[in-house]
Amino acid sequence: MAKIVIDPITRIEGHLRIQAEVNDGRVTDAWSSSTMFRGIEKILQGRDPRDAWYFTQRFCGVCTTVHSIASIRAVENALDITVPYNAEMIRNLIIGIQVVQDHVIHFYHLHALDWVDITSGLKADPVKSAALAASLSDWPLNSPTYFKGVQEKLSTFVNKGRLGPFANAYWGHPAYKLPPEANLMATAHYLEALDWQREVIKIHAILGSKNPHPQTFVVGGMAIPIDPASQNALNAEKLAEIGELLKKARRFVEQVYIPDLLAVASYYKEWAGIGAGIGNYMTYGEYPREAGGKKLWLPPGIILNRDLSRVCPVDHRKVAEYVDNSWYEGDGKPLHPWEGSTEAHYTGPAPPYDMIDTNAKYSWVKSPRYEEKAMEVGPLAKILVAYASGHAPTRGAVDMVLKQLGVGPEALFSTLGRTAARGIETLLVARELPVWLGNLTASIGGGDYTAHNNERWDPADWPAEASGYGFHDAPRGALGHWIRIKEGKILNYQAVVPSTWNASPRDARGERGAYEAALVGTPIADPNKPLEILRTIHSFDPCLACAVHVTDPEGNELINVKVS
Ligand code: NFE
Ligand code: MG
Repeated sequence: MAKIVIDPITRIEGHLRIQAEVNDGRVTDAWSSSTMFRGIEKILQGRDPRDAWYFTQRFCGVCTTVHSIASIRAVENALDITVPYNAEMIRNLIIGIQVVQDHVIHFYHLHALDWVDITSGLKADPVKSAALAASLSDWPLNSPTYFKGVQEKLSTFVNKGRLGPFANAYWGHPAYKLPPEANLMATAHYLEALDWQREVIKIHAILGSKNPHPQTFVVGGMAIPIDPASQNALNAEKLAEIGELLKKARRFVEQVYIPDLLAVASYYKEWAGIGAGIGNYMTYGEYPREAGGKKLWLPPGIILNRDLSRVCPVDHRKVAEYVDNSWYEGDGKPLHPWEGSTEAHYTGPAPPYDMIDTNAKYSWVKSPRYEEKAMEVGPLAKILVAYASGHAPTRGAVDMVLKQLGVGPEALFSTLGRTAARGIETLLVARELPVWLGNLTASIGGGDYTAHNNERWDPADWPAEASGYGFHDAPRGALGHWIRIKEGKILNYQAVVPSTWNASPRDARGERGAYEAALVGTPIADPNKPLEILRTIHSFDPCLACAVHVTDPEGNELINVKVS
């Protein structure tokens, strides 16, 4: 038996450690740990609930909008505030472009190098790369000269020994399967995606004054003024600029990301049978279609045991967090977030250490469960629930992807399915964003300039005590913030975020979290180079900063793989 430790797992946000046991070339068990803590939930106690979004937004620098959205929704829910239609559409635009940008970044910059051997691209014939790319899409940059230029740039890097972002990967690993031409094409698009993502997120700057961390959120709506006659407000010119950026976003997704995803996936179809894990999927739904946000474009729901014939409803009261394997104080009972606490109590080994004893507490991540069941959240959960609910655009996009890959819906329950679902979600949202912009433009055109409901702005109008929850389906999945308010101040605040669900350690009954379960059965060609573990873990797009609400001040340590 080989014992593998990967610490930290890189190309993610935050600090994740995986310990795994490998027998006869397969992972037989795995443990997921986060090894750093900050505790913003505690900082919020005693503050004004209207300020909470500003603090929670700093959980993370990757999903930079999501904790503000979930926070203002939680306060709006507690105080029974109805958000105006224009504000819902502005929020949809901010949320939607975040999803599109984040997923493209994930595919190219955080996940592609698990499948694409950049160094093999040096051996490619640029003419053949161009022919391959032209067979997949009519993206204008796909010419032999262009690919030759990229190849030369890459070889200059390599010859100087300066691989930059491409350093420290398992280049030449036998599990890489793409031909050199496909590797070169994907490398070129990796570089293009860097420029593209910087452009499209300007929508956040227009609607939110900046990115990361847009600044126009406010309890009750959005703080951006709407006035077609003012240069200092959301006007026709700015709406048109957003429209152009949305076209740019959609073109890249349709002509580069999705063709690349399908091309790469076609070489790795065996990964449609690896990495399924728990088999329970949960999404909170997203994209309000009306003022007040009750009707959603993507449906909420739960799928149990991979049964696509039944979608169960979601009830926030059934969420509870265990701390039996997490470094917090607690008496072993799972707590609903209104009752939850974040009292750190570290009992792990003193650094530096080789192994964490997983028979004792082993992570800063808590173990959220829904009706005591572990759940996977994220793009795959969203897409499966929408598919099983008969959501027409989702059915169309999923069927297109399955047909092109020549696989059935059961292939979705896998590492490959997770990565494909992220692309499908991106495609759906990139196509729907112009609809929300059109709705907003029509509403403003009809004379409605309201973006904020300030009826309950004054704490004197609040009840003495109130509690609420705010759901948002973030890029990495189901995100919930829960708040209790007493006499105008925050009494308790708890966030249960997507990577908390997915990265969770075992619960009191020993049930594994989503990463842990997904790794069991994964083939490992070489325990010293566990590329296959990275594939499955990265397919979730981990964000440990969110999961334990931490930042990692020394996050530039190189990956350390130990095999004993
Ligand atoms: Ni820091 Fe996040 C998203 C949230 S965590 S990235 O999306 O919430 O999983
Ligand atoms: Mg929390």
